Amino acid sequence: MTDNQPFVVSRIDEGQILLQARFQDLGYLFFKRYVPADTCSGLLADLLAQTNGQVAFDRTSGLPVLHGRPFVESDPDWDDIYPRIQALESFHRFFHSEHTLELMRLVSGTEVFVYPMKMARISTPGKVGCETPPHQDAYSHHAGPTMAGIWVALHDISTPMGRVKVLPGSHKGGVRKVFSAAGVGGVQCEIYPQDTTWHVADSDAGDVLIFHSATVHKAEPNLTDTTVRMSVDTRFSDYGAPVFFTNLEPHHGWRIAGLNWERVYRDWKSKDYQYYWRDYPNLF
Ligand SMILES: O=C(O)CCC(=O)C(=O)O
Repeated sequence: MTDNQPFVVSRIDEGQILLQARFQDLGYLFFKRYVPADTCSGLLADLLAQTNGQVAFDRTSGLPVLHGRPFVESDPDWDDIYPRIQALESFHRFFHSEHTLELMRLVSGTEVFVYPMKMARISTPGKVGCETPPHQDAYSHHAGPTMAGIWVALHDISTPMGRVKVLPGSHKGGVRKVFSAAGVGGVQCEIYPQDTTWHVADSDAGDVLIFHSATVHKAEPNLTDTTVRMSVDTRFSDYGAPVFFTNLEPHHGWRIAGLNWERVYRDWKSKDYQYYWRDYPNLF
């Protein structure tokens, strides 16, 4: 039986020692409204503008709504939309703001390296069974213990929209065996009989979830009729920690023809965050 408990909410003013201890204990930290709401709504508008109207902002609910066919990561509709999202300068810059870097440094206790690969999640209704299965990023990103995921809600997210949930403390047991599974990523990790209590919560726009590389996490299905859940995430590690080369590509660059950095950077106004990892000292 699965038991959902609410995320333990963290606050910056609790201080680094307590926050780092909680991170090492639970394997995650959840901060309410850390990213300003207007930053989130600006990025959400940029993302929606790339969907050819298939997902649009509904002014009444303040939420993204599906107008076309449902789709999931790697479907033809998603493959059409996603390269345009990946090409957004605002999307890539989002995780490099001083405000967000400060949070990563607080958790890491040192300078951090933000992974080049940035992910946007578009979870539409009508795709139950395709949601991200339980997994550990240490496996999927070939990363060590100082790597962490940072996930940001771009709008308010309620239970039926399909939230991201974590298995608290699961990072302490190391990297688990994996097997093929339905859903985004196509791989899931082993879940033990005692893994019954998950932590999860509804989010406000700008809520941030940071999770340890070995913390088991997964997405819930989107059970709404029309609402689309949209969020963004990336990975970071202590500056100097080994970073595996597959994280240096645009997300899905390995399977979508032409989705490479030349394409991504083509219309950017600034070169600031282009190829910034090339002098990173520990790529493998
Ligand atoms: O947002 C989602 O649907 C999945 C997020 C996730 O599993 C991840 O960031 O690794």
